Amino acid sequence: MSKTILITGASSGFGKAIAEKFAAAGWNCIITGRRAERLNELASTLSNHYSIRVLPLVFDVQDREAVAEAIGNIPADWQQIDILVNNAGLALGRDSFDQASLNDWDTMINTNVKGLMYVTKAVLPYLIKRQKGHIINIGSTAAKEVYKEGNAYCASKHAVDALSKAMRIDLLPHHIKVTAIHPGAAETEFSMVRFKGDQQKASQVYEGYKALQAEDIAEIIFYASNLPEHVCINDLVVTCLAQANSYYTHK
Ligand code: NDP
Ligand code: 8X3
Repeated sequence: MSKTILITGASSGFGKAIAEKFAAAGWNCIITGRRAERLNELASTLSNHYSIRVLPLVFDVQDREAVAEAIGNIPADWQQIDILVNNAGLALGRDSFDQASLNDWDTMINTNVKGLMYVTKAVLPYLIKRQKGHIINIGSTAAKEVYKEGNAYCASKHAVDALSKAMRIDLLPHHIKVTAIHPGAAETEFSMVRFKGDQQKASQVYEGYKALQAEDIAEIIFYASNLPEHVCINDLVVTCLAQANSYYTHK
């Protein structure tokens, strides 16, 4: 029987690449995000190319009622979820602590931390019922190191790191694996979002070296989720060859 993966933030970047990778391997995909048009387009492309089913769910992970409503009412034939990828997230701005916008801080914390918690809480009953499952949280190198003007984004990703450890402990009795993947710089829409549509600033982030690509992360997640039942990758930091950590990139 086909397996099912639920991916948040599948309308672009890592999430979209993860959906493409798993769909190609025969997995049914529940894809979520706020941009309905993009999700519907991806759903029809994947279901036309591969003999799988795709369920697009449109909601904002910051809205706890919307999360509970969308995930709590997943049709019965979609409730056997094998993997949850908590990927939806963003950085907004790159400003010193005294200059940063409170609204940006709220959005990052509400999305990257509280959104991940709401989605996980909503999905857990399905995993606990079956006493199996795999939660994969997308952290960042920013979950491990704090860099200049990274303040709230780094804090939000440190929280993802802590929450991954907490879930791993609390979900042990239910045989649920928890893996945190921490990528370094990756060429997606991330920097366009961070710099609020400033194409020049966004492009500069990836100039002079080959950054990670969304497909690299999809490949790693596919590997991590196809290990023997008794094996769990707990924590994985991954950068491109040119990047050593948050501070050193050879350009
Ligand atoms: P993208 O901007 O390409 O994708 C982000 C995805 O998150 C989109 O699908 C977006 O969908 C979704 N999303 C954002 N906010 C919300 C929200 N409030 N509710 C629902 N969905 C939301 O960036 P990436 O693919 O790079 O980012 C994915 C994850 O990877 C993020 O958590 C990011 O922090 C992390 N990361 C990224 C790195 C990078 O350098 N690119 C490195 C390390 C970690 P929509 O707009 O349709 O809602
Ligand atoms: C995204 C990578 O270095 O911009 O999480 O924080 S970085």
